[in-house]
Amino acid sequence: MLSKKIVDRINLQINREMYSAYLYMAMSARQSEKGYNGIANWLMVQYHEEMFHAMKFYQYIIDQGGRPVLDKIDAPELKSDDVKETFKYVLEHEQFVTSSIRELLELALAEKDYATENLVRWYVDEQVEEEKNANDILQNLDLLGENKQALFMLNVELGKRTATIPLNFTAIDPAAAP
Ligand code: OFO
Repeated sequence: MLSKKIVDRINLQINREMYSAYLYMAMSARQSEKGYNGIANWLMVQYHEEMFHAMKFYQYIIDQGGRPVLDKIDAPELKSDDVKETFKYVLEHEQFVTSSIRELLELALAEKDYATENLVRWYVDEQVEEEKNANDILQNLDLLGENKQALFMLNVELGKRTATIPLNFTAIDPAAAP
């Protein structure tokens, strides 16, 4: 059984994860438009990761007998479609998500809600990886400087990214039906 405070805060986090998905989808569209299909692929895989993050919280509320409340998702605002600026924004956004997850963990600890604490710790680890991924790409972009051929090679490399999360995360098990 979850407290109302926890359910409300997880619902807010679902919205933030859905916004993250929307943001990366918008970034992906911009890069596709420019012909950077590998970079667009990386960002679209990120979209799937974010949807998974949202749905993991969603399923947790359901499993605990609560009600996920779906709020409006803001339109993503992209300041630039430059590749380096895009990844700077990815990192900045992930840092924001990390602080949001930390806030949720602090609430779970304050409420002595150990089940939610366990769940949120999964996201704490996930955020370390999310920030590292963005930082690694930014480092590569710094190294290649203005070299267009190297940027093309990075584009090819990012095109190889595949989702590591299960993509059937919305499947409802009919066997679980009463
Ligand atoms: Fe990018 O980790 Fe969820 O939001």
